[in-house]
Amino acid sequence: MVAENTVRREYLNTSSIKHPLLNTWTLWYFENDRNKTWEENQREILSFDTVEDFWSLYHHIRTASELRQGCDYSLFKKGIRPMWEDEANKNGGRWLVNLDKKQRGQELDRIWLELLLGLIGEAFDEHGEEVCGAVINIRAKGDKIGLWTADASKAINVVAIGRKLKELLNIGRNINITYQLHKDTMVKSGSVTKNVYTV
Ligand code: MGP
Repeated sequence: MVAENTVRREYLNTSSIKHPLLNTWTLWYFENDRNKTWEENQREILSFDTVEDFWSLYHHIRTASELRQGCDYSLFKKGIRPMWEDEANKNGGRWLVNLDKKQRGQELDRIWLELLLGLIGEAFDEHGEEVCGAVINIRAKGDKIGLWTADASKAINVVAIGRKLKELLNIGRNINITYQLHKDTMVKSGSVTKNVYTV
């Protein structure tokens, strides 16, 4: 019996069958080059649709906390660009998580990885259709994580996604996160953008 199990395990280990994801995801990288437009600075890195290909990509790249300030990683469903202007994003917004400077390092990498695993593992369940992708901004003034959803008017879905996000990232009940429309972020003056939802 043990032998058989071992064989099965070995068979599974050496087989080339990969575990498919429900969606295909694309990783993007942003590095600020002043000679280019913001859009030109967004680079598409790679798309993947299996668990194994996600891990080989993840182990191949620098972790978020190793990026230079001013850089971003974005993980979006394939076909959606990590931009307000994309058809899939233009009526949406983002749940914003502001991170403390003290969290840069392993804590930041842990939080970002939890979110990546939540996305590719479809942790948002029946609300997952509304999820477009996520962005991490590495910034001197404080790092930020944004979870982008497609339609800001779908309050039930958006709020459920926000609650799930807090659970995934292990954000305490006493800490609120807020949701803002891309339309408002686009035209914000100073650093204040109206919060549409709070959880
Ligand atoms: P940012 O990189 O999202 O945040 O936006 P940062 O650097 O923390 O700055 P802050 O304004 O939030 O304090 C920085 C700038 O990048 C924006 O003001 C835009 O000029 C540009 N930008 C950011 N995004 C997400 C987009 C986008 O989706 N489309 C376009 N066209 N420009 C964007």
